[in-house]
Amino acid sequence: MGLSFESTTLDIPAIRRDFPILERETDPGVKLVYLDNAATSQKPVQVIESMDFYYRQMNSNIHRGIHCLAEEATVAYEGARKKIASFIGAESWREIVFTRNTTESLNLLAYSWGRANLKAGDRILLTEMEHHSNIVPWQMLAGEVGVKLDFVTLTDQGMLNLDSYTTLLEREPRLVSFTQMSNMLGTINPVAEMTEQAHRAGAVVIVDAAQSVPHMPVDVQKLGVDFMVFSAHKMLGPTGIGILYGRKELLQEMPPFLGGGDMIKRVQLGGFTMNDLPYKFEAGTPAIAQGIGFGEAVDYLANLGMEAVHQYEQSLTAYALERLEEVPGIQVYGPGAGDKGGVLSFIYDGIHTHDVAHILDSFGIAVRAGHHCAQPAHQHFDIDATTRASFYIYNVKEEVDQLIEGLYKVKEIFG
Ligand code: C6P
Repeated sequence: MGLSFESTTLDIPAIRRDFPILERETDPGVKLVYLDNAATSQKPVQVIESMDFYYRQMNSNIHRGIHCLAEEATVAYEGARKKIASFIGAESWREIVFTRNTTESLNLLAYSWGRANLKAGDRILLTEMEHHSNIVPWQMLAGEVGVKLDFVTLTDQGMLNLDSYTTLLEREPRLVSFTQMSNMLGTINPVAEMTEQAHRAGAVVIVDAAQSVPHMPVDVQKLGVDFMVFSAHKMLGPTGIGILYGRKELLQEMPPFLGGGDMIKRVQLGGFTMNDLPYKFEAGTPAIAQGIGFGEAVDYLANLGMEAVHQYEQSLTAYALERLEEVPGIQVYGPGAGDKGGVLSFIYDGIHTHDVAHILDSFGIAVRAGHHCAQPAHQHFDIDATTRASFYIYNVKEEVDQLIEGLYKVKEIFG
């Protein structure tokens, strides 16, 4: 079940001091309790200041200037790419493509890899717990090219049904794409084993790591995946920048996604030659300040140590599950502590999820209500929506207690 709160190596009070927003009051005297980290995380002062510094001291375009500012900005931006490569254990920084977010990375793959490699009748294997961004691009491809989609079913506990996975692999999908951690159920999937099985069946593997890379150690080479996608804004970094990791051999063979500046080596009226990896996929002026902020966020997490981050969040999750079970009328979805990350989605005794979130908000507690862009996962359990509390490194036991108190008050108000 992981380390107890007391034995964590993380200095949580010091971490909290790095996040200015945690001092905020949502109403006079009502301090913010931020439990919507699966939607987006808060940002430490180091990340905020790195972007401020870029705009104050080095603002310029990258890759094309030879003046001092352009050189400094290019070094900072490309330095961030190298930090990210090392953070996820990539073999080379050339395998790290900057995109806008996880959603754009998946669309890039569907557009570029999908259209180049798939034809009518080919199968893609997904799962019922995917975020819409790992479903809709493939549905669009199915409509256009005629590929067929299969979905691994879920167990009652909200785990992937691995027998269903094995059976569906017998249909020889060309591509398997699944999440490492569900944003609704919190389920952590066995990526290395599933990838090995998919490779044996001849499929290419994409892993949606939007909810895992921010919270646990992830090494793309150890896991053996072909592609991995995630977003900076869920891991202490800014919005507007995300990652597509791909094995060099695969990225090399893929056609570009967008055409324009930076993705070419030479353009003539009769055609163009493509730039090297990863620039081939990075047309136009990128999100420079965000790239630099992302590098700072990765430094911050790497300094804490991802194993310590994971263990601390595991103890917080186990405690929150225990406390939620005490509240009459709460039903939590997803597996028990140990098999899940810090994401707790629940329904509350017939009270509308938006009402629950609204009342909690009046006590300063920020949670998310709705389908969390994972409607098929909700449909599996025959529900439309849940209220979701999700944790990060700056959350503390006392905030879980405040959530529980808040839920008792919700009950008082709604009778
Ligand atoms: N989930 C949530 O509240 P973007 O929006 O592109 O940065 O990330 C998309 C995405 C993809 N996969 C998973 C597993 C995700 O959780 C998300 C984003 C947020 O759960 C916003 S809907």
